[in-house]
Amino acid sequence: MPDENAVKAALKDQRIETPSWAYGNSGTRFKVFPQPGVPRSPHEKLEDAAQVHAYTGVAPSVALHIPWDRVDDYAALADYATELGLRVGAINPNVFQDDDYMLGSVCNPDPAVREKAVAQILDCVDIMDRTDSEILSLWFADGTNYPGQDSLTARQERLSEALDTIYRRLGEHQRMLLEYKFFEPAFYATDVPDWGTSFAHCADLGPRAQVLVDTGHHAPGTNIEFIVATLLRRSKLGGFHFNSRFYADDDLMVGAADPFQLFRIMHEIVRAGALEHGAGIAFMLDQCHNIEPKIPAMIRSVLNVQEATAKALLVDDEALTAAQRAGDVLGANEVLMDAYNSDVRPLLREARREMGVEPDPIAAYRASGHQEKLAAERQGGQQAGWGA
Ligand code: AOS
Ligand code: ZN
Ligand code: ZN
Ligand code: ZN
Repeated sequence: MPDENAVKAALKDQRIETPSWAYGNSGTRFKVFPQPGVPRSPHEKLEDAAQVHAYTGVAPSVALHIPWDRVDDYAALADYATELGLRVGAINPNVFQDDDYMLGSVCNPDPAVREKAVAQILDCVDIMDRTDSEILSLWFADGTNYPGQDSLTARQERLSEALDTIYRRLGEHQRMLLEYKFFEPAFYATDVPDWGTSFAHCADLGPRAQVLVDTGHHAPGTNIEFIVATLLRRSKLGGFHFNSRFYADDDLMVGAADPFQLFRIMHEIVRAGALEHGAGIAFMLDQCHNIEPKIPAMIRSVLNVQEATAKALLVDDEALTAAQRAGDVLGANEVLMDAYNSDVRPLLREARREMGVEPDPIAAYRASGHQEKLAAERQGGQQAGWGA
């Protein structure tokens, strides 16, 4: 059986990054419902992220989205993060909200538009230099809506050329993660639709290009843990955008729709020894809280990742390996399910106490009155973008 102290140590050591855009107002294409107390600036988004970190102790970094989080002085923003006990995490260039990008960004048939998109991404690498960020997180809305609209092959060539330019600009301690998504906003053909396409581009580029797995970006029924295991084997898993989905890219709280899937993913991570920081897997959240209050939703999401991780850490690896080697189908499945069915909440409460944070972060946040204070103090909160 796994040693309880080792399990707690691994849980205390895990880090989960929250996204700046989750703190802003968001919605669907039908309606954005503004919430009271929402941040009015990137600084206030950091303040909200600092709350999540204060209550969980494991969320010390924040991903930024440029230009949604545009400021004049990024070094000063990073300093402010430090003051709050945080740091700036992944930088996400936004190359999908400009009229010029109607037919795509780096895959656009017009070379001038491609150049503009690449320049915008290179600016983001400059920002990374100023904020000490190690991850450039790339998601392209590029694709086509109709057969024949553009050459699928030519678009791959353009993508490859752009990625190459960006890759060559990265500093030694920086890497780029290429996110895939099977559809939306393009409906016929997306230029990076799946892990295979992302993997192929990353393999061409080199070791500092890796695949980003957003759990919401797969067709229903896709075995995501298989993708995770495959990428891990080849050192091509860069990290996650965690969220959960019932239908499409719902961006609901991770672990809400399918906690078992999250456990199965974390099981592959733990088994590969990839939970340790040295393995370089970035555990990031990519969510939008359209109808629920955002800070407690982020806290809940962090706890959900921790619970799945704790269960994965509780898998009796020796017993599992023995059952697998013996071809004991039922026995192996039972070992896995035993871990999944354990109640890890007492263990996590204990780990939190030992870390000096609230054992029940949600209740503590609720009791703090912070949400009411924000609602009274902040008027006219910012929109995050669209339902990212
Ligand atoms: C879009 O569907 C992708 O998940 C992106 O990672 C992200 O949600 C977008 O960049 C908005 O933040
Ligand atoms: Zn994402
Ligand atoms: Zn998405
Ligand atoms: Zn998403």
